[in-house]
Amino acid sequence: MDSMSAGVSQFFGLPSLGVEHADALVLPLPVERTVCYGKGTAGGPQAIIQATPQIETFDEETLVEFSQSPRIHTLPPPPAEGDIKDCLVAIEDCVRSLPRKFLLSLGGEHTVTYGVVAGLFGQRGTTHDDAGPTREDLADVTLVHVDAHADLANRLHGRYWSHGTVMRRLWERGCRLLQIAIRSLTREEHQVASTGPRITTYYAHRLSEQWPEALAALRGLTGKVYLSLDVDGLDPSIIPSTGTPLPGGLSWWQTMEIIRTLTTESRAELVAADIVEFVPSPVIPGCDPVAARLATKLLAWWWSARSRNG
Ligand SMILES: [Mn+2]
Repeated sequence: MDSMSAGVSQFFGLPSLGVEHADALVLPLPVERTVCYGKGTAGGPQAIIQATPQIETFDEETLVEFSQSPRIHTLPPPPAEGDIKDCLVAIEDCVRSLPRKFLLSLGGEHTVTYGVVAGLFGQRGTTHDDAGPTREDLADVTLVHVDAHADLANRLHGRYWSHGTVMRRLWERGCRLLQIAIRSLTREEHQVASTGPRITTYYAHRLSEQWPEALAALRGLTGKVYLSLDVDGLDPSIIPSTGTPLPGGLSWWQTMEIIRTLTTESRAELVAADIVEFVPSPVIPGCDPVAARLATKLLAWWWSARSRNG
């Protein structure tokens, strides 16, 4: 175990061989600066990681046995001091410095996705520029965005950097967006989603009829893909423990079908993913193990697909 893993809880409670020997990296991002309603998402990453020993290391769908592979290394969180912009810059710099391995980030508020995606794919310095993003340096990246909220506002409560503007900021840098389970947005955001280039939005209210089309869209993806899972994209009957829950979300098995289709049935390269906006359950067991299961399922399907493709 290297010094970076000292004091950091590891996935499944399994010992880590360190960053260099890992197949996948888990990055906790306990950031909470612009949350509007239910608070506590800063505790999300730790709650998820600490619940993973309650999950079997064997996955019956993919036959992955986590005690053998993939080897997972859980990193310490990057510094989260100052305002949200400082946090995003710290996340971006941290992600940019990591070796190229599959990266699963755990939030934290949804804003963190910006720092991760910028660190993985963006030109250095674009986030640091106070004028905001001006370059379309993310044009070869597709973001699969599962969420109740479109997160396409230009500003939320006056904030340029916010959990409610994060997809707008990334889209402005040239990303293609494939949004699923959206069921809360302003008229302005609806306009952006309807008329903006490079945005496809599958609204929750039409998902039963459009489900085959949404899966076909996932299958048809090529190039580099980033999956951002806001846990409020799932129905609150599954994960009520989030800042702004809304009814009518994805079922567990619909969520699994999205992950399975993206990892095993598309030619796209899933480079990284995140699970954000989870708030630790106030009472044990609550749904900490549900969020942990979501994280481990994602890793199991990613590894299963990678092993199959060699
Ligand atoms: Mn969100």
